Amino acid sequence: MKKLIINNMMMKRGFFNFLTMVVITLFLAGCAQSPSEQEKDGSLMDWWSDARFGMFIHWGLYSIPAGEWNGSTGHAEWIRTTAQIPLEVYDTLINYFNPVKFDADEWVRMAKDAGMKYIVITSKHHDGFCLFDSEFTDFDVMSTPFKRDILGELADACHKQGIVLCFYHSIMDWHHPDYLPRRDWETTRTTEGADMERYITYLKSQFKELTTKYGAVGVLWFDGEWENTWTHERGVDIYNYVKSLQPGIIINNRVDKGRSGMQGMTASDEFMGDFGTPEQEVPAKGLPGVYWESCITLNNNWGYNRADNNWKSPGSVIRMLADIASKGGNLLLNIGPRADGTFPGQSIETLSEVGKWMLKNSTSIYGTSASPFSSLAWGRCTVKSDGRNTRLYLHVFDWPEDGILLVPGLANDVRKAYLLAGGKKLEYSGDEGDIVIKVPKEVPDANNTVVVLLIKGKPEVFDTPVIVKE
Ligand code: FHN
Repeated sequence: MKKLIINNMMMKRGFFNFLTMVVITLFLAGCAQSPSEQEKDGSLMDWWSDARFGMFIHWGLYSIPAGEWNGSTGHAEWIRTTAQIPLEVYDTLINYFNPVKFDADEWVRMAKDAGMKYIVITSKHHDGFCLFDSEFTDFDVMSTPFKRDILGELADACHKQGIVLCFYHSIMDWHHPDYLPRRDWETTRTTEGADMERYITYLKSQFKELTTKYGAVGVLWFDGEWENTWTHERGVDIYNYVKSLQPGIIINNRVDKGRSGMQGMTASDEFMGDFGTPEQEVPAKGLPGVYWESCITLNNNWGYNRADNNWKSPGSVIRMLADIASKGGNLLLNIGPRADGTFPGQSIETLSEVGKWMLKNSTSIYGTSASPFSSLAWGRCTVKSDGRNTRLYLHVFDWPEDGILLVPGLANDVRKAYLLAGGKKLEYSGDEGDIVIKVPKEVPDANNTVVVLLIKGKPEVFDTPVIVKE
C-alpha cells in the first residue's frame, strides 16, 4: 500500500495520471495520525516520515540583488521590506530575472545525491512573485525574460528522478492589491478597494493550479500566517480546500494560527496542520507521537545573500540530521540559489559531503524512529524494528579513545554488533544492562561513525528518554 503511494508520487504529469492518483489516494487517504497509529495501515504521513530529509529552495526576484541594496548587504528574501523598496521599484526586478543556467535535472540530482527524498520550493514568497505560469497574475515567471515555467520543469525532473515535489506558498503577499495589511512604511500605497475575500479566492485559484498542473504534490508548505488578517477560520477553510484538491497532500501547521513561534509546534489540536515546523532550531527532546520538521539554512539566510559566508560545516549538517532523526523529526535543509540558476559553491560542496555520508549510512536515517535513551554522552541513537529484532543505530560523534563504547541501561539480549559502513563485526559484552562494545582505536568517520547493535525484541531501556540538545 505504502509503495503504491510512493509510486504515485513519481508518476509523470498529466490529467490521466493525476486522476488515477486522486482515485487511489481517495481510497488510501486519511487525516494525519500519530506515528504509532500510522504503523497500522500505512497512512498519509508514511512516505514523509520515512524520508527524514528534504531540500528547501528559496528563489525569486530577491535573488537578483543578492542581499545588497543601496550599499547595505544585510538583506535576503525580505529585501522589499527590510530595504523599504517601493512596489513600483521592486517590481522592475521582473525585467531582470533570467536564470539562463537553471537546470532542473541538475538541481534534483544534487538533492538526490545528498540523500534528500523531497524538495520544497517557493512557488510564491512574501513578495508575491510566482515561480510558475499562473493564469491569475502577471507577476509571474512568464513576465520575465526567462518565460519558462520553472515549477513545471522542476516537476518533470522530480517525477523522473523519484523525488517528491512540494511547494512553499506564502499567505502574506506584499504585491497583491487585495492583501492587507500594507507594510507600515508604505504610507503612500492606497488600501482603497482592497478585499481580503477576493485575495482568498486568488489564493484558492493558485492552489488549484499548483495541484492540477504538476502531478502529485507531496507537501503544501504554508508560511506568512502571522498577520491579523489571517484567521483560524480561514486556515481551516484553506486546509480543507487543499485536501479536497489532492487528498494525499500533506499540509504543515503554518496554514492555521496554531504555530508556537519559531519553536514551531502546534499549540493545540484545534489548529490545523499535519506537522510542526521548528525554524532554525531543533527541539531539545524527542516529541513522541508528533510529526515535526526543522527547517534550517546552510548559512544565515534563506534567499541568496552574496556577502553571507557564515556556512555550516558538512560535519555539523551530518550530525544535525542524526540529532533530528534521533528525536523522530525531519530536516528540511535550505538552498538559496543565485539569480542565474546556480547553487552557491559552498552549498554544492556541503550537499556532496552529506551525500557521501548518506551513501554509507542512510539506513540509519530513513524509516527510523526516535531514540529510547535519555541521553548518550558520545552521540545519538536511531531505531528500526522488524517486529522480532531491533537495530539500534549508534551515531558516535565523540569516538572513545580507549576503544570502549558504553551503551547504558539496555536490558535486551544483544545478537550482534558491527560498523554500519563496511559491516565489520565488533566484540561486545554486558552485565547489569550496560553493554560494552569494543571499537577500533582509529575513528572510521570523525563526523559520525554509526555502530549497529542488533538486539532481540523491542528496546527495553532502564530510564525514560529525554534526549539532550547538542
Ligand atoms: O518570513 C519567512 C522567511 O522568509 C523564510 O521563508 C522562513 C522559512 O521557514 N519562514 C518565514 C520566517 O519564519
